Amino acid sequence: MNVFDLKILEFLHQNKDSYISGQQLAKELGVSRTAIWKHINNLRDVGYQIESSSKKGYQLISCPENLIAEEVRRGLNCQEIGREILVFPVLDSTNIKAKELGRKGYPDGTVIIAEEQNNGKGRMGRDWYSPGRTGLWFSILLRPEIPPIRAPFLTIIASIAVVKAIKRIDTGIKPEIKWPNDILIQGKKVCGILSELSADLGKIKYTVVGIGINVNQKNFPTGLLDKASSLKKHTGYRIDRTVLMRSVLEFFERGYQQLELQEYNRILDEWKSYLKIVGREVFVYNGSEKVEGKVIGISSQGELILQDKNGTNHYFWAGDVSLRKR
Ligand code: BT5
Repeated sequence: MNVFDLKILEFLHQNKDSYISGQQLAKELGVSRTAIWKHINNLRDVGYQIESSSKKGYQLISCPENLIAEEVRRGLNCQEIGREILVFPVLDSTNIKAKELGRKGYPDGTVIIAEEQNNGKGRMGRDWYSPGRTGLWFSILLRPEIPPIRAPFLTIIASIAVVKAIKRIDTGIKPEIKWPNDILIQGKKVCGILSELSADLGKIKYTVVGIGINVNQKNFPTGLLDKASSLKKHTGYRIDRTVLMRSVLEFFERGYQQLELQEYNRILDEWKSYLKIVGREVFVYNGSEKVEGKVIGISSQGELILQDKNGTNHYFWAGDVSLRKR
């Protein structure tokens, strides 16, 4: 969309409940009515439904279902996050793109969104299933002024943000955080987070927080059927991905500000309120290591504290947890 398309779009949004005449638009923008008509068609081409009447002018009826940077930015209540938003129809992985942009010097808070990923990444080389136009697959490029040891807090604030955004769209849903990076609803995964860090001489150069949310999928491939779910499966209705995206970014920014103010305990307390793992008997797998025990808490650094049967405490930054059958 060019700058005139965007200006017209803004007028249409401002007059959403009424028509705005071609003549008025032409006057506001200093172009001919024919030019206005061409820009209206540009907007239609990207999916805006705009009604036109020779007498009354133009009215915006609906916005496209696909994600559009300008729509995400409209009404986004953020200062830092989303100052730059890039949307790609297809990427291999938004994390890969974000790291590339990180190296090129893109600013803190840049958001990279893909409608579809054909090589979406999970942790430890695993795949992330990211079909077109149904979910939110995006990465936030950050340049936080925090010591690298605090980097796991970025995953923590991201998971809190997703939980709050889900609760904002439907208060009836009860999302839970599965340590360290999954969001589950009724035991099934609706969101995964992959944070990656580039640091040099004890200083963070940039980090990338990749977030994948299953939003409107009806089905999943066989291998995921019993463990994955989408928000729509729980709400029963189609969710506006643009609205959800804005909410996640807004809640993320609040967490990011708390992080920069070093309010670690406050963040951890909120995180713990969504973690249902403390007190449970679990296995933790971390690389080739497998430890069995009881989760007795979360450390002040955000590590999981597992007590084995000999009473020894083990601390984990990362890993996979599975519940032991009782
Ligand atoms: C994660 O890894 O959960 C991190 C996923 C991060 C995805 C986002 S999308 C935007 C950004 N760009 C990327 O390339 N990645 C990030 P992990 O905990 O390792 O979980 C991976 C496992 O979850 C897989 O092995 C599957 O079992 C399962 N899985 C794959 N796709 C899924 C999906 N769409 N929904 C639920 N589970 C899925």
